[in-house]
Amino acid sequence: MSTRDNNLSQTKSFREASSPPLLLKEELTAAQFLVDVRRWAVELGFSQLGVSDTDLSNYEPAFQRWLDNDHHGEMNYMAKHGTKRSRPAELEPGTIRVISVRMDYFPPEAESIQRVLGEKNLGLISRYATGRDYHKIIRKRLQKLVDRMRAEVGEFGYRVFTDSAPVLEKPLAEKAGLGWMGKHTNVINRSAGSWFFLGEIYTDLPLPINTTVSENHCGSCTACIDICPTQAIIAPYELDARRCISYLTIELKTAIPVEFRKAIGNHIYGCDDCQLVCPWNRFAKASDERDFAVRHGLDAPQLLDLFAWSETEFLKKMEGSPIRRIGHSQWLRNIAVALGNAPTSEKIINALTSRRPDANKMLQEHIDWALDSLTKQP
Ligand code: B12
Ligand code: SF4
Ligand code: SF4
Repeated sequence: MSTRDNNLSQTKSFREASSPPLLLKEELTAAQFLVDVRRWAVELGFSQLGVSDTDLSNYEPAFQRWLDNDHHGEMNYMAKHGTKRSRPAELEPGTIRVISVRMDYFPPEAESIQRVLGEKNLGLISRYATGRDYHKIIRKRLQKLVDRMRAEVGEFGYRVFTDSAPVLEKPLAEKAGLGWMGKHTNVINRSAGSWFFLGEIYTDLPLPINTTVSENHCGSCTACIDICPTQAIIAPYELDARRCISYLTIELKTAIPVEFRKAIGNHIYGCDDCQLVCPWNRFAKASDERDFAVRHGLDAPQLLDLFAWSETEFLKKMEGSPIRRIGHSQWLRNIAVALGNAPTSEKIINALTSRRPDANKMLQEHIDWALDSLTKQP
């Protein structure tokens, strides 16, 4: 834990305020404090907050099976930390509670995903990535929430996370009552859909835990499984990441396997298809977070415009964006595949051909595939 007085002093701060019957009063005080924490969270832009204990033993076997089946592909960081990921107190000794939050991200002004999917000269970028990078934003807000809590109860042990650490965020969110894990494996909230990020505070504060876990409302629906362009959802609640377009365009640093290139279509960064068809996203709330507003027309960009960016332009324009992390060469690799799936035109052939001489081996191979695919079109 980054700051930790000690568990006793924290417990004491609840006890000091209490009078008999001790337990009831203590619970009440903690419950009242949680009401305030929820209010501060909303003031900081979070859509919801819930608390769970640290027992993820119900999820650990499925996670281990996923690793054993190599479904994580080249994401070695998923296997690296052993049981620390599924046992919060092994990652941060002293942790007894996890506060989970969610933050809606869907930018209301964004062009319709369906329209972009249908226009093959445009590139499709996941709606979580058309604005500023959420990692910094959520971490900073979680820190503010901790500061607010400390002002009320004094020092306590904590560590804040979003996405980047060995944390089983979805199971924790499910336990905290933020939603259920859908068949596509994302967490869905009954009244808010699934277009949200998750974040956590590991803590030694003895907060009351959520006791009403969301029911699973997927029922007999299989829309996400049926729509997936690469059949990555190999069974309900089971994703083979190696087939997922999100993995292929973002996490995979090497060549995109040829078998998936046609199916990738015009997705150039991530994929939203399984969430797009999910009926629960009819209830999704658009985000009013200015940081998630669309930048540089990334909701419906022309592939040729993006392919023309120099590395300097890419780095400049993608400053503060999660896309910057994949680097210029991988960005061009993804766009080359989408260009190979666009309607054949002289402009596209010229753009691909003129990039080729300065390209690295991996990009050259993708350009060659795209040129070949364009010449084979009727
Ligand atoms: C690795 C990773 C990926 C990988 C693998 C995805 C995956 N499903 O695991 C890739 C690169 C493919 C990916 C893609 C995306 N990701 Co991602 N990703 C993560 C990361 C870092 C870890 C996820 C993880 O632990 N996977 C391990 C596997 C085993 O978990 P799982 O598939 O959920 O499996 C569980 C359940 O299915 C369940 N289970 C298994 N069998 C069964 C059977 C039944 C009957 C039941 C009920 C349950 C069940 O138990 C398993 C163990 O917990 C998290 C951040 C984090 N630290 O948690 C973000 C995270 C999951 N990603 C997120 C997002 C937004 C995405 C994308 C939407 C981005 C995009 N638009 O391109 C896509 C969605 C793709 C999809 N359909 O899942 C969000 C999800 C928010 C939400 N609402 O749920 C997270 C939480 C990041 C964040 N902080 O917001 N991601
Ligand atoms: S994100 Fe796209 S590729 Fe991945 S599971 Fe969903 S629909 Fe399939
Ligand atoms: S599309 Fe249907 S099956 Fe898939 S997550 Fe949504 S409700 Fe569940």
